[in-house]
Amino acid sequence: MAVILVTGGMGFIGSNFIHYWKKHHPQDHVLNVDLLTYAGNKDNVASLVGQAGYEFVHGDIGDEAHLSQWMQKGVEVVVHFAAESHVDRSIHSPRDFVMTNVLGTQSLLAAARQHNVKKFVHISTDEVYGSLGDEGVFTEKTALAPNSPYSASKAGSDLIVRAYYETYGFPAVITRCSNNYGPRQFPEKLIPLIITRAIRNEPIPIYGDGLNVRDWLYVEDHCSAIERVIQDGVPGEVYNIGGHQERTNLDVVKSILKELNKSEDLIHFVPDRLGHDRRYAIDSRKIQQELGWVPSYSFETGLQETIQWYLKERTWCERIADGSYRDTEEVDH
Ligand code: NAD
Ligand code: TDX
Repeated sequence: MAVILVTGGMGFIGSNFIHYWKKHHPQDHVLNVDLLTYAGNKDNVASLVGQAGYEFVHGDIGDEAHLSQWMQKGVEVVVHFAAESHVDRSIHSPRDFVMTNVLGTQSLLAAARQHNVKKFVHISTDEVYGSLGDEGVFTEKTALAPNSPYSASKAGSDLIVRAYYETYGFPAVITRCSNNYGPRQFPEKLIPLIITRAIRNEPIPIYGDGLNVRDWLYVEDHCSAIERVIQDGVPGEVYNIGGHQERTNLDVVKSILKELNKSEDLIHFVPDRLGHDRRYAIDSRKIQQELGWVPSYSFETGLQETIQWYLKERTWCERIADGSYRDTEEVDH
């Protein structure tokens, strides 16, 4: 049995990862450390509460003393998802992003190093590489050129992680993935926002000309990639993870409206995001060749699964819409 500390496990990818890990490694003990910001949703892991081998710790990754107490439980692996993750919010409140993503990551690293964890997997993003034109892809050797306060804070966290490896030989690995989608994603991000608004026949805001391109990765494929990195990722290395599923935002919206049998009249073009990155595309040959990871979802299959999930989980959606998902009674269990 291994003890794994997951940060940000009440969020989108972190909660999907905990479900994935408990399914494939039921003997392991998972400690989920989460501050329960607006993006943290206890409903995401409600089915695990009370199960053996799952524990929630309400805490801040910036609180080194608190983290240190939990590391004493024999934590061997840390998987670090916790972050402020939404680009639009970073444009309005950059400071929160620096505090959590940069300083929070440093505190977590300090606690993990003190307790000699065997592997630290830092979940980063392709956005640290900046923006592409019509051609080319991001490789692990692409220079960092972040454009938003969000991506700059993630690049900062990557550099602190790198410094812990270079300076102390701390066994950290960095992953940089493309845009994730799937169940349990907070409806501020493009795909869940379109699905939930289209279901309610509400207007769908498309920034600029709608021709920005993202490379979509189904969250379960991301989880299987992280599993491979935990098992065989080499400390000090960076692994890109991408779905090779490039789509313009307009194509994504049209696919969802078609699947839901809704009119394209719901589309509303709105002023562009400031500093809006034009295109992301990931070269993930390294993780495929060195760790044998292969994504299994096409965008079409993943999108259908995602839409079906949002149609089925009406209570999950309603509790976000009315704010009741944030009820904080009995947060520790
Ligand atoms: P999310 O916003 O859904 O979840 C973030 C979680 O972190 C929430 O549960 C929140 O409560 C928690 N959190 C925030 N600040 C905290 C703090 N100070 N201490 C403890 N917990 C805190 O994010 P997500 O979309 O699941 O992203 C997870 C990670 O993956 C992030 O590091 C993000 O940068 C990265 N990433 C996400 C995507 C994507 O498409 N969603 C793509 C690339 C990389
Ligand atoms: O209402 C919208 N209208 C719109 O046109 C929203 C919310 C988004 N968009 C556009 C902006 C982007 O071109 O859709 C695209 C995707 O936007 P987001 O879902 O906000 O994702 P993005 O900015 O690409 O960043 C995401 O992927 C990389 C995650 O939020 C990051 O956490 C991750 O690092």
